[in-house]
Amino acid sequence: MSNVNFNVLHRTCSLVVLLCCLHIFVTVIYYVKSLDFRQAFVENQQRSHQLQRKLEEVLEEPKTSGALVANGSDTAGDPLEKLGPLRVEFSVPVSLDQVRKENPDLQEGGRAKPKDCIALQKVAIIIPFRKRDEHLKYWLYYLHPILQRQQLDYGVYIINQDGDETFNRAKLLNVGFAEALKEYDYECFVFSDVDLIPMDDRNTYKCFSQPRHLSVSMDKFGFRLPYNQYFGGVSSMSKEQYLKINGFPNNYWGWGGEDDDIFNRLSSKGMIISRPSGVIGKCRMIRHQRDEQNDPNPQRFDRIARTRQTMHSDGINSLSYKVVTVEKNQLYTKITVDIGKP
Ligand SMILES: [Mn+2]
Repeated sequence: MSNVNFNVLHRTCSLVVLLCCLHIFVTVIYYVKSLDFRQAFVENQQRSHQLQRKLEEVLEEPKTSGALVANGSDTAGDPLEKLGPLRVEFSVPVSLDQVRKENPDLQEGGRAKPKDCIALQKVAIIIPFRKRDEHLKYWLYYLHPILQRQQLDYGVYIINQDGDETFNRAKLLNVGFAEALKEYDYECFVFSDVDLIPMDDRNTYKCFSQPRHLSVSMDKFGFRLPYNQYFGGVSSMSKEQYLKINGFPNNYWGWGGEDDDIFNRLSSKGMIISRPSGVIGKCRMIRHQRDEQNDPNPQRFDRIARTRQTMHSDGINSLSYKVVTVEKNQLYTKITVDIGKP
């Protein structure tokens, strides 16, 4: 009797041990397989990164070695084929009539969008302005064809400071942001000086996951960044990025400092500056004398040092101004505005 009992017990135990071994075996197999998967995933990621880097390198090489693609030249075929380095010069005068004729698809207010597709972004281009009509002609002449080739849904806003008080670039930019948003559901804002023209239309006037500095290699600075934190000239910010820093300062009267204040605002919110390469980011500035009523601002160093304390009370949330006139034509929307005085 006890012998039979022992036999049954022995068999049961053997069975349990066998089951355990089987279980361990299966677990090990699955574990090894999942390791393989992970390895493959990592390799795949690395390969796609390499591919992207190569693609970027290829894209950054000028299309035709040395030969410049003239702006507005009609090379037939794929519209993307036209993208590349541009000839930009200011020796031949241009007229607004000419610009209107060469851009027949523009809508009232300097608006355009692609005909055959839906643009990825709605972009408002904001230009702070006063008495620079000569520069504006060149800007419109060069930029309208570029922006249309870039297939943006965009509008051009010239924010003209009324009167002869000291110029205030950053406050005019704030006005442009507020006024453009009253008209259309813009998602992206490009802030550009009127005298800066990109020399390569692969430098897209749109927004990125981080605030973008577009005029990275200006002829004025020998086609280099003057310093790493430089954020002047042409930049772009999404609506969210702009609101996160409470817009721009309103109290930088006169030349200089406001761009460094904006840089401080961005970095204090943990953002970094995105930039195109030095090749794609080349641009030309129209030579000019410094304007009257735009002397260097002596307070700028003091103010830059205190951005973090002042930015939450000085910005888009404290902006006040009076619109004097609004002029709309085929090439732009010009808003003349009284922004007060220092
Ligand atoms: Mn200038």
